[in-house]
Amino acid sequence: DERYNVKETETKWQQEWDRRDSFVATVDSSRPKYYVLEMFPYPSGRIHMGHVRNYALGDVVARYKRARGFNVLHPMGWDAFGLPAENAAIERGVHPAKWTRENIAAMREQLKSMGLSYDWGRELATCEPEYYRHEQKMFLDFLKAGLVYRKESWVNWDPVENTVLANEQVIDGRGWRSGALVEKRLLSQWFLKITAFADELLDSLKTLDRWPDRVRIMQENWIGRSEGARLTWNLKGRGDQLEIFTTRPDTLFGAAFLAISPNHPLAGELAAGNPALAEFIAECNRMGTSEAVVEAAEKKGMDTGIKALHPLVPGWELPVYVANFVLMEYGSGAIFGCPAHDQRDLDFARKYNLSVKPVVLPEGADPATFQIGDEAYSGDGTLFNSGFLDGLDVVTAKARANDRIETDGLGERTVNWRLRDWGVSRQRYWGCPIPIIHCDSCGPVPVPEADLPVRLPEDVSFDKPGNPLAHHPTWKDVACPCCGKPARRETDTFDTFFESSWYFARYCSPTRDDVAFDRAAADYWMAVDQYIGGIEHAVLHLLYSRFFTRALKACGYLGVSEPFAGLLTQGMVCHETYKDEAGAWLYPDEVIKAEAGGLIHAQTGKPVSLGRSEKMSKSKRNVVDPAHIIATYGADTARLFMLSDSPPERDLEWTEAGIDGAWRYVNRLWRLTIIAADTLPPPGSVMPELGDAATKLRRMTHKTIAAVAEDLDRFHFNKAVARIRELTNALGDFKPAAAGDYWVLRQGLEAAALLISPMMPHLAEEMWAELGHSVPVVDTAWPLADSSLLVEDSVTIAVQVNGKLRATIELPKDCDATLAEQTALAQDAVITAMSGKAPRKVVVVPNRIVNVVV
Ligand code: ANZ
Ligand code: ZN
Repeated sequence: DERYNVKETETKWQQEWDRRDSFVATVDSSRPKYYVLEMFPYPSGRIHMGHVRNYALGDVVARYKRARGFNVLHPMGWDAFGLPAENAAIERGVHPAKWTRENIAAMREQLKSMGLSYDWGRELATCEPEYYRHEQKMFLDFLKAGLVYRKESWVNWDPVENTVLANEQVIDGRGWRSGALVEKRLLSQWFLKITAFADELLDSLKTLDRWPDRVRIMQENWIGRSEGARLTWNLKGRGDQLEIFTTRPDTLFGAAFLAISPNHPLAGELAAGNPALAEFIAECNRMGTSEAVVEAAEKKGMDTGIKALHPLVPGWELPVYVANFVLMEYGSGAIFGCPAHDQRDLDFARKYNLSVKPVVLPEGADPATFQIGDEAYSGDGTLFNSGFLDGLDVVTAKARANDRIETDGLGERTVNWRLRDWGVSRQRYWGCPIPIIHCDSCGPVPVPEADLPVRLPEDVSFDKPGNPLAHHPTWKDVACPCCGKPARRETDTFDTFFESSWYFARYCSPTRDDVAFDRAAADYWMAVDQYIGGIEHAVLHLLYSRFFTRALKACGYLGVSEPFAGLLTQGMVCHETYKDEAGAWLYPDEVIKAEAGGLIHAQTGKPVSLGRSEKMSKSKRNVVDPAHIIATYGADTARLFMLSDSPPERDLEWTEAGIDGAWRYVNRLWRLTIIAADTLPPPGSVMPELGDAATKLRRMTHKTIAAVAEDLDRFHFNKAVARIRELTNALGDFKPAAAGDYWVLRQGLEAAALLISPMMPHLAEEMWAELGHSVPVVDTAWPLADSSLLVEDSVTIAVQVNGKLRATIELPKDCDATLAEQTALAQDAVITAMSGKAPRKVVVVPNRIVNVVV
């Protein structure tokens, strides 16, 4: 019994594709282009199952589009700067560059073993000066275009990693990698003006109709456009005023207090003479700046003693607090609180015994008795207790209040954005140096373009905490490009999201040294037609890339505004979790099934408890190494399993039974092919007379061809696999006898090979060759269904008696009503249901239903 030699076969075809340069992409205006891209990996050292799923999905799209005649660009590279390389340097003394390059080499081999249809000639690594020199130039161009500025600002400080974190890198108040509680610090930073494009970034989300709604909504919320008003309050006995931002000017008559941020200038001023207030502010600052922290923390404040004068009601005085939930970075860093209609304000008011006066009456409520309990009322209703606003609905009242604010000169309508400018400075070694020189006389001066790239020095040491660039004995000492006096290089490096914000365009011309992008190549290939990656990048990487593309366009680098026309966010790969008696996590291969049932430890035999399935992660040890799976079962099996069980967007449950099933299917298809191969007529021979069974199989083959194309077009890969499996079953059950049978069997097997080729390219090539083809699948067009074979020749018709379903009958499609009626009335179940009575009426709906009324 011959067996499928996976290793040999897969290596053979990978070499053959290489030899043929099958996946080398070149600009060719005569063909429609298709750019498919998977999010490039961080070179951590080994690929994990998440990678395998991501790249298997991308490869299906790339190979399918290629077979359909598109000129496909499908590149791969490395997001190679970042903290883990520095951590390796600190922990193991290996240089980040060496560590990274070795990891890349190892992972490249692993990816190659998957048989992915990449144009490896376009491979790039972002840590190489050939790459990052261009982003230094971009930064200088952005600076000239007014899209970069330097600002002292409060930043999130990760006390463990000794670095600044972007707001997006703070999760629930903790550093996204270290898990340490984040603090606040004031630092001078470089910012990219993403807010300059806030409007556009929001508006054009509408045009991204091939993006998941979920991601568009997340970006919309992240950008956070709020319409409201700025309103100025006079402060009693003081010359100055306080400006607040509100989206609910309609609730002004329900105001109970004003609150300013702990970082508001007024708070600072008051703290100078008030130690208790100074201590309260310091306490707030220890908490971190991110919204998430502020949201989660208990609402606290301190009365400043200052009274504010209500702008609409003479003589009404309100207390002014410093409150921990008011962010300095939003609006004007000051608010008025309306406890009845805002939950935070209500919590605050209850805590400090402030009045809670409702001013919006819900529909049907009685104004005499309506009261606010523990929950603020933020819904619609009619204004009351509100002077000139009484009787208006909320929308009208907002407009009326705004009109009044503007005519009385108290303030003006304004739009606020939640989106902040992007702070890109990081106090890290393993990143792209920011091309700036600081001179005591001239200030920050751009590095002259002729001096680019500013290379990272290789000779650095990691024996002190903080940034090795800052500790380097000579690297930072340079002459000022303006005045020639001794000056210092900027020792900060870019946030690594910088590199991933333009790599997709670099693939268009990855070897050009003089420019980042060959304009003609970029114009041909961009935008990416299909981008595939994890949902975790919904706001960070995807929003930065959208901004960057616009900034690059503004500087003449590119012609497109949106980088990714289509987006697919794949689900996670999950696995059961296991713990031993002591509660320690166990790897799946440390666990076996006990004969008595239940799970035991493979070595100790002690009981193991089964936990719920979770995303595969090193920390929970519920990981399966793809290298091991590929070595045992081959790439096709791993790929097939990744594609077959769940739709791409959903989580996928990794099971041994699943991988086993895929492996058995690979063997089955192969065996079916080699057993049949010798019996079949040669490829391309003329169709002989077909019997009924052969005609049926032929129809099924064509229906499968048509349906699989539709599935692949919609990324329903699991459905496509299921259909090909059904076809395989039919082919396996088919017992050929006549010449026509063999001809149809050939057709079926050929279709199976071509249809499965995007998912299992090696097996497909092997089958195709076994079937006698000398031109490989990679150079063969996608099969087309004969549409005349797709029409149904029979239909299933429901028979009802007095409205109740009694039988179904199979009839020729579009047969006449008399035949339908006669067949229906002859059914046993129908005769029984009529209990001897004659039909009063029979209604026939062609191809669908026969309704008998007795
Ligand atoms: C009075 C009011 C009454 C408000 C009411 C809400 C409900 P969005 O939608 O996110 O823009 N606010 C303004 N600046 C703030 C800051 N720097 N930190 C914390 N909160 C701030 O939210 C706008 C609302 O959030 C504003 O409208 C303000 O409270 C508060 F029944 O003003 B409102
Ligand atoms: Zn100078």
